[in-house]
Amino acid sequence: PETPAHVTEAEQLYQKLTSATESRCLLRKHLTQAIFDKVKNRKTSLGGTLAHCIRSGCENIDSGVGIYASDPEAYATFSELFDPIIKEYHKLPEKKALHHANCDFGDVNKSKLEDLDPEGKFIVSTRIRIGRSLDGFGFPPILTVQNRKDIEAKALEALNSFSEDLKGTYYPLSDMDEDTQSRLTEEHFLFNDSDRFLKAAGGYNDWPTARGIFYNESKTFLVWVNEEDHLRVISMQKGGDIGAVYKRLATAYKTLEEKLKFSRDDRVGFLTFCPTNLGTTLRASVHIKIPLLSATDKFKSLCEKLNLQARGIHGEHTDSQGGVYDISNKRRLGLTEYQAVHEMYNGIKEIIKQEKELA
Ligand code: ADP
Ligand code: CIR
Repeated sequence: PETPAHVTEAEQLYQKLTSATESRCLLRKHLTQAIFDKVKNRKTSLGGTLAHCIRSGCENIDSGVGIYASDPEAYATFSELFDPIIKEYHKLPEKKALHHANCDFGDVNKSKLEDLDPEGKFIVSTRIRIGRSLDGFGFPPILTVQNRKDIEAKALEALNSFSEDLKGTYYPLSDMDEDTQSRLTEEHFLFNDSDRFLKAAGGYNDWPTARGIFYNESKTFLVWVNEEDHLRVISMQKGGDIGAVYKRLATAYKTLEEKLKFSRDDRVGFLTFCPTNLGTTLRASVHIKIPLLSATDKFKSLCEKLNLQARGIHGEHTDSQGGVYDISNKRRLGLTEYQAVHEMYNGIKEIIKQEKELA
């Protein structure tokens, strides 16, 4: 019998990956010939294939991770490949089965998160985001224009129910002029279509259709629609008051949760396009000025030891400017939202301490 087109496609991609001997991405490490042969013929019920999942890593051999899920079911359909990658990224025990407990941001009023930098010497701004997928829909590589429009319409209905401080306006990207888009991106509020990893994964298909941003008047509460995930819910402000940022996010999320049904399972928690975001989906970050520490050889290993990830000033795969880094918790699966935030909080305390020692 003839080989199905999606299998031929996967084979061609796999060929690229295996010949990229300099690649150190998790996909290359874990997609052995045995696993490839075992899963290559499978499809999810929405039509997701192995080729959809591995394209980005095979075409971008400098990926750190290299794999995305075609749709929520892909994590089960291709579990022999996803599980070890998930475990390595989130630092979970190799031998234990995956499990993510249900959590609900904890009691935010009892939160002991103090301002990390009351004098404002180091922290420029603080941001916490989570990702959510609407139940029943696939992820970017298999979404149709109509799917994207349906996701946007459902999101809008929920966004319109915010009141007081969280009340805001939705701005579709297709109606926004380029200058406004660039300005909002430059100020760290808006996304764009310039990430080649996401592009190869299908993240910009039908761009800019059904993409948009919602934000309140003070731009402290924002929601991205149809960027990498169906929804990205963001709380941010200047300075280091992480408790306030966390509380705002938890409050806003309660409203969204009442209006929308999100896709989630007990193995990997909330389902996101990228496996690095599973579980709580939470990334808590600061933009922090650490010119001395970041210039030392130990900076990278210190971040690793503290379970932190350093990114550049315009997000993932960008550079630092003037010693300012975006530093966040690396793990999101296998811990609660509060623990994920605390991982960043404790780590940043240590980073500030070490920066002071070098002064
Ligand atoms: P993610 O949405 O996964 O958090 P990125 O790394 O692409 O993705 O960052 C998205 C945007 O958020 C970028 O413009 C980045 O500069 C901005 N950002 C991240 N952390 C902060 C922060 N603490 N303060 C201000 N902007 C931030
Ligand atoms: C990569 O593999 O480098 C991209 N697909 C992005 C992965 C997400 N990054 C991360 O480490 N959180």
